[in-house]
Amino acid sequence: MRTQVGIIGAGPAGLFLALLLQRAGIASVVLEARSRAEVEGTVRAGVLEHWVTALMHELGLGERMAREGHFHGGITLQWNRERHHVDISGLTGGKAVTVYAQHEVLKDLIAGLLARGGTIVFGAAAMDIQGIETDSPRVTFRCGEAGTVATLQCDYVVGADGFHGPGRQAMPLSVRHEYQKIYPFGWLGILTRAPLSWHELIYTNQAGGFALLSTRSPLVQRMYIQCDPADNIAQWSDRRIWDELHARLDVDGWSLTEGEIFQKGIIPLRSFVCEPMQYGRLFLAGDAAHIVPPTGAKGLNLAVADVLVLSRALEAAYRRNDRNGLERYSAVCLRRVWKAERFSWYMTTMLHRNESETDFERRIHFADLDLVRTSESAARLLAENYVGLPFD
Ligand code: RFL
Ligand code: PHB
Repeated sequence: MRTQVGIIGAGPAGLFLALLLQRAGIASVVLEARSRAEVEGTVRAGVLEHWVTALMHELGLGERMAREGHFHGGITLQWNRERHHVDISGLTGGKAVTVYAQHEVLKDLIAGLLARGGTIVFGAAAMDIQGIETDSPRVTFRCGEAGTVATLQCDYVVGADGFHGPGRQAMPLSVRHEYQKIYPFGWLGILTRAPLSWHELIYTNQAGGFALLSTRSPLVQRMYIQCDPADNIAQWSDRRIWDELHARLDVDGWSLTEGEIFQKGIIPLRSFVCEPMQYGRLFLAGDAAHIVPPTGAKGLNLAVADVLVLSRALEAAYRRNDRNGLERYSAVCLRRVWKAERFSWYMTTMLHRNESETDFERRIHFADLDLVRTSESAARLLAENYVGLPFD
């Protein structure tokens, strides 16, 4: 197979990139290890920054999101059994986030790309990337029931293959520097058939620590609680989950509405950045290059930011033979990446209970929360980051 841009991974990074390139008249092939049903069925993120929502519309794929998504102009922070509303829209000149599940975004992107003649090879696992220091890199992949091995030749390879994919490993260790922080807690996430309990997302640090109340539809709610990352989900009966959610979310006169739990799982929390994000003809995008803990709701948004920068750089290279954007790709992306890392770390440390911290540090986190309540500057800084920083 031959194409202009070979993309590994049909997650948000790979699919947005393929659509942006397609709009610019640049051919790509997306190789995806999993089946279409698996990709469209994996429950992950939920919050889209304001400009990602706009980009969905610009690509002509925002109709279902406009119908089924929830538009939130604020969030609630809770500690000491008190709630504080952060007026995100009021603090950012009217901007809002959209709560629309990642797998719903992926369904819309896949259908849109295929309808426009794009190529996604599902069940195609990239194994090896060769020739990234030459003008004709190649991706070797295994596909089909029989495990046939094939090669994709291209001008550029994009590793949009998530944290565990082979993209980052293809970058020589001698040029790669990795920064990492592992948190001593994880998130237990559930989906429950229950009505909305509150009109906006609640982030709380109370009793045993962090909990998050989010939503998926008027009848399905998404909730998370801080837990030990080594916990086995079997240790968490539905009763234990509800007891912890009540302890962390309930306030005087308000109690969380329970429902049937039909999906649950535990994820670890980490911060990770790989520098640089490009070497030769290999470009990394999204989780392949960086991970944020989900407390800031930044991972998906950052993945889309990377490929917006990359698509413009590739367009300049193909249309005008101008490679400046490609050379600056890593530096431009990393400026935004580190700000999202900072915000996600700030939200995570402020809102979780960390047993290895001292009482002094705990008091500082509550002072940070109280600053958001009492200082308009602190609230605006949080709001600007939450809704999505402008591109510089
Ligand atoms: P993805 O989504 O991991 O997609 C990578 C794709 O690559 C495929 N792949 C391969 N394909 C071919 N050959 C190989 N050898 C391959 N190896 C892997 C995989 O099958 C997969 O389909 O990476 P991408 O595109 O960079 O997107 C990143 C986002 O998915 C991620 O950052 C977000 O989900 C993070 N995140 C959140 N982000 C937000 O912006 N807002 C949120 O509210 C939010 N909440 C969350 C989250 C992540 C969570 N989890 C489960 C980690 C909440 C949770 C609980
Ligand atoms: C979600 O709805 O899945 C969600 C919302 C906000 C976050 C993380 C996840 O910060």
